[in-house]
Formats: sequence, C-alpha cells, structure tokens
Amino acid sequence: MNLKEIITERYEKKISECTNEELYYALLEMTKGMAKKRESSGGKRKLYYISAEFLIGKLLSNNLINLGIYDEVKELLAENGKSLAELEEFEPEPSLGNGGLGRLAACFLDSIASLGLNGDGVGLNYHFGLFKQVFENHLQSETPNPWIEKESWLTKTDVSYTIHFGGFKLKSRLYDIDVTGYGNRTTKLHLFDVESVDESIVTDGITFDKEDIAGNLTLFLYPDDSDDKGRILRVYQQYFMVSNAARLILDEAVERGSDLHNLHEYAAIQINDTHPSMVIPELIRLLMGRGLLIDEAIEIVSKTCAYTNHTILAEALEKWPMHFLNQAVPQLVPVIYELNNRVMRRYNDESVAIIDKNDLVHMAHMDIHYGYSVNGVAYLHTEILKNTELNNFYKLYPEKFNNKTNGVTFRRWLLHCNHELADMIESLIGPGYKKNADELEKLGAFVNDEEVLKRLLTVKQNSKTALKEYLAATQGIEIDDHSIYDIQVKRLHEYKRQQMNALYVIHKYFEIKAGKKPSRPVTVIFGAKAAPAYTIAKDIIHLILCLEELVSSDPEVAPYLKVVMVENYNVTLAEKLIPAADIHEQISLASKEASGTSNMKFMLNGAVAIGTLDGANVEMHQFVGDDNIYIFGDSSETVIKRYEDKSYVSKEYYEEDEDIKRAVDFIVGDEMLAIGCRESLERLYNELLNKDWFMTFPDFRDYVAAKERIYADYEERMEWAKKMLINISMAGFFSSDRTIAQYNEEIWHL
Ligand code: 26V
Repeated sequence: MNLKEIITERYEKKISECTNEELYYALLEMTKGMAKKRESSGGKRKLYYISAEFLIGKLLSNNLINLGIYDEVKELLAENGKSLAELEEFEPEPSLGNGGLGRLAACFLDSIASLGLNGDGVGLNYHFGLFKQVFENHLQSETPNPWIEKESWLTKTDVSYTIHFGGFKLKSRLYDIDVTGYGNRTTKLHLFDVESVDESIVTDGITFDKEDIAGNLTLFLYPDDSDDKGRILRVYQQYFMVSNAARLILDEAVERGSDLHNLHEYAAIQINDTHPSMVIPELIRLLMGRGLLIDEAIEIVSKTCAYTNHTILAEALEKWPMHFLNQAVPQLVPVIYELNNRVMRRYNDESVAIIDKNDLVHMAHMDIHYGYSVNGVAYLHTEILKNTELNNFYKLYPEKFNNKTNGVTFRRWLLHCNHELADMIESLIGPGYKKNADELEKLGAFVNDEEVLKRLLTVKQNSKTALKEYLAATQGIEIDDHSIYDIQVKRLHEYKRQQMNALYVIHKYFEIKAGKKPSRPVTVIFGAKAAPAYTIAKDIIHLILCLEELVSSDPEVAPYLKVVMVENYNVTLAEKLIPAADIHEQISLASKEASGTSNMKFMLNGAVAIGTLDGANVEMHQFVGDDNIYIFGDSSETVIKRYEDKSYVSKEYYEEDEDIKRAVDFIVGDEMLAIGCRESLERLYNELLNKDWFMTFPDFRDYVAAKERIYADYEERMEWAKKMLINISMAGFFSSDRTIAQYNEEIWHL
C-alpha cells in the first residue's frame, strides 16, 4: 500500500489533516511493508554478525533513503503542508549500544545489505537502551531510555527456544528488524528477547532487582557492572544471546542443506569483541548434542568463528570468574575446561591459558585459540595487538592475525545527515560516489576552484546555523554561529582525554583575561556520557559543566569563548553536530584508541581534525597529509615505553610548567569551588596531580600550540576551504562498504 492508502485505512483522513505523530506511524507501516518485499540475498555460506550492541539510531529517514523514496515522500508531505523533519521527532531513538563498537555494528549491517551479502546481525532486544543522560547541578544522572512502542520497527517472529541456565530455564522470542540496503537487498537484525521480562521492576532511575533474571534479562543494555550481581547478569545476558544465536544458526544451516559436519561451509560467525565469545563452547556443546564427536565439533567451530578485538585496554578485556560460569551456565564449564586442557597440553604456557591460576576465564584467549581469524580495527591497533598486547598469541598463530580498518556508512553519515553537502558533491562529480565512495577523490579536481570552495563554506555555514537553531530549540543553549565550532563528541573516558580539552579551555580563559583575545570567538562543544559507576569520568563532566557556567558568566571572556556540553549525546545529536563542525578533537593518548569512527564521520563532512597519531587518525593523516590535519603529541612507541619503564611522574610536569600548574590549580580555585562540588573537583585535581594515568601533561604544550595553529589557519578562509575539500575527497577509504568488502574477501568468503 502507498502512503495515501495507508492513511485512509488507518485514520480515514487526508495527509494534510493528520498529526505528525499519525504520519510517522503511517510511514513506519509503509516502510516496513516495502522492506519486506525486497528479497534477502541467498547463497550457501551465511554470515552471522553477533554483537551485544547495535547502535542503530532512528531508522525512518535512513530506510527512506535506502529504499530510494526519500525525495518522493518529502515532497508529498511538503505538498500537504507537512515536514518530514518534524515528524521524525516522534521516532524514539533505539540506543542499543554504548558507543563506537555498537555504532560500528550498525554501519556494518547497512553495508552488508547494500553490498547484497548474505548476512544477518544477531543480538539482544533490550527494552531500555543506553540510559538518558540528565544534567542537574552540573552533575550527570541517569534515567531509563525506552524505545519500544506499540508500533515499532520490530516484527515478532515464530522463532522461540528454551534456554537453560543453572537451576532454571527461560523461553526466548525472536524479533526482527529489517535492514534495508542502499538500492539493494534487505537483511535482518535478529534481536532475541525473553518473554518474562518485566519493565515494572525498575525503581529509582535505572535501578532494578539484579537477581530477578527472568524479569531483567533483556531489560537494559549492559547493566551497571560495578558489583558482582551486575557482572553475573552480564554473563546471563551473553549466554542467552549466544545460545539463541547458535540454535538459529544450526537450524538455518540444516534448512539450507548442511549435515552439520560441514557447518563451516554454511555459516561464518563474526564475534564482535568478547561479549559473544561463549558462542564457541555453546556451539561445540550443541554439535555434540547432535551426535558429533568432540574433536570434530571443535574443528568445525574453529573453522566457523572469527573474532574482532576493539580495545587494548586491559580492564575492558573480559575475564569471567569460573564460579560465575558455574552458577549461570554450568553446562559450558566442562567444555571450557576441555578447551583449556588442549591448549595447555599443546603449549604449556600460562600466558596463553584460557583459565588462569586465579580461575578467571579469558574470553579473548578462547576466541584466538578456537577461531580462524583475529582482527584489529585500524592499522596501528592491529600492529599493537601483534607486537605487544597479543604478541604471545601472534607468535603461535601469525596467519590468523589481520587488520580491518573500520569504516562508517556514508548513507547515514552524509546522505541522510547532510543533504546540502551530498547534493553539492553530486552536482560536482555525479551520483556514483554514493555506491563507490572512492569516487569522492574526483573532488580533488576542484581544490583551486574558488567558486566551489566558496560554496563549500556556505554549505558549512548553513549547517552551523541549523545546529545553533536546533540547540536553542531543544536544549536552550545559545551559540554564535559565526564562532569556530570546535567539537569533541564520544564516550567519556580518561584515555580519550576530554580533560585535556578542558584544561585547554582554562588556559584560553587565562590568556583572554590577560588580553590575548582571539580574532574570532571559539565555541568548544562537548558531548559525552559517562558510565554510571565511573567516578572520574563523572568528575570530568562536572568540570566541563562548571566551566560552561564560569566562562559564560564572565563578561571579559564570554564574547570570545564559549563552552557547551550538550545533554544526552546520542546518534540523533551526532547527526546534527557532525555536519556543523569546523574542527574535531581526536586527542586520545596514542596507542589507546583502537580506531575511532567519529573521526571518519567528521572528515566526510568537511571538518578538520586536531589529533594524536592514534587509531585510524594514523591512516587519515597518510591520506590527507600534514597540511590538512593537525597532529600533535607523543607517538605510541614513546607512550608504550613510558608505561613499560614506569617513568612518568605527573607532578614533575606540573611543577616545571607554569601553564599546566595554573590550569590544574584552577580546578580547585575559588571561582570553580563557588560553582561546583568540592569533593568532585578535588578528586579530579588529585587524580591529575598524582597519577594522570593517560598522560595529559606530556602532550599539553604541543596540544596548545596545535590549537593556536589551527585557529589561526581557520582565518585563511580559502585555504581552510581547501583543507575541507581535501578531507572530504580522501574520506572514501573510510566507507564501511570498503571495510565489509574486505571482511568478506579475507575472512567470510560468502
Ligand atoms: C570498554 C570499557 C568497559 C570497562 C571500562 C573501560 C572500558 C574502556 C573501553 C571499552 C571499550 C569496549 C570496546 C569498544 O567500544 N571499542 C571501540 O570500538 C570502536 C569500533 O571498533 C573503535 O572505533 C573505538 O576506538 C573503540 O574504543
């Protein structure tokens, strides 16, 4: 049915008489119907991308674009006095991910469908996505973030399994979301839910009864894991996800003709970080249940599973106490012991054991021994895995290690979020770049075309004005759209060093007070959620929110500098912020950011990076050259060495550098204490002074110098526009279509 027919049937009205909400639901129905009609791709071997997170974001516009009817629908609505943008406001965002890892999985689904590959995503149907962030008294608090309404993108299926845990069992139910590819086929995101889930057990904020597994299993994305009850719930969630996935995979393989002795010819499983790692012992167990002997079951599973590592931070590498597994999933324990025994018999090396001396189960170790591929997510990250973090494994299995530099889908991160720029690009080089991102390089022909450069500046200015209006309307934030927008948006983590950006703001505040006024005002924009139990991360948010107030109420400084922290940074806000950025901050401590993906989105939208040689920044730098990215700071080698020889003492930098001392002392100075909370500010001050684990001080001088350079260069408007154009023209490599094509050619072989 077309939109008019649906609306007549649902509401017995004309389009012009409907409310925006009614129109949203009608479009939802129409889009779901159209997606269903497009056949899924076939083929013998099928990919299952298992992930605890799929940060898909709102789907309406994206689906309309991928189905090729965006302009048509927009016009039809406009003819009837309606705005597509306004009715999109009714769509709740499914925030089913924490950050980069989950958003990457969503981009990958888009590319899998767009390339017409035979592959689905498998995950969990969390009823509440990542918490909603609320600021009160300059502090973050968290509230639940529901997204499932009476009508949603979910379609209930007949698929259901009984999943056994230690002492009880639960019935699952599969819900599907259609994933539309750009001008191509549809694939599916399979989200498993438990029928007994009970939303009423949520009490204060995001608190709930952590022991009521039947009621809470799929209630929240990654519940707080600061205590053992939260941590064991994560094990229940993970097992529920992979046991369902494994059953689905076996059923589908059999249906397509597999006798299970050849499962690997019918299925490829990508394990997205270690959250789905239990799929390995679970599949072995299920295959044995269907008559295979253990040797063969292990061999087949090892030819089916591949593992992606997304971080080198030790605290983020999952190690489950054996007693958790004994309690939650006792049936897996003998399999894991057997897998470990085989490893120990073969290598007799404690450092590569699956079960360590303390009875901790190292999930990544299991993946590496019993998977056929191990990949990092950017060149530098993979090199660090091979040479440092996973070196003992690399020596055992050099052939398993490979790199797949991340990418992002250009449909969402350009066509959808920045129509004006997409149209401008199309008018210059034609529409081919939408399917073949490398064609963006053709823009290189225009670097000296003054008219094109001016147009590019106008497009950017329009996005900046749009952001100004959006923030005023939705968050009551006033910004000057003729200031430089300098944006850092990502999860709050010390290694990403939002605190260094904040120290720069303090530095600039002093400079302005001392009469060194910038030639153009600067708006420093932050967006970040901190994990609810991550105290220092919350202290950093507190610092930034206090600075926001302090700077804006100082008449000497306010005309030149503004600090903004947007509330509840999510995919929807990213889609407004990224097109509007002049400068983006990619300032993690070198070696710590596996890849980063916002860097790619900003680049594609013509923003210029200030960054360290970390993650995918390294490759971006190679593509655009020294003139078009502002690199600063110590190299990953220096950083890794400094950790190894434990030579870093933050206090020495503090005492030797007047500017660092002045900025750090300011955190606990009278002005700040008059606004903020003493305990929080003092904790952060002490952390920096006595520890500074992520080494902000050694990079600070260089960072300040790079900031001054980038702000000065911004004034050369035509030269700046060239930098913008070169960044866009070189962004093609960072399309997730390229990444997925490589996964397929080198790992999946679909
Ligand atoms: C998780 C945790 C949880 C415990 C506390 C510390 C901590 C630190 C980091 C993480 C990250 C988990 C995995 C993750 O999200 N990695 C991100 O994956 C992106 C996609 O590959 C990549 O672009 C980011 O650089 C990487 O941080």
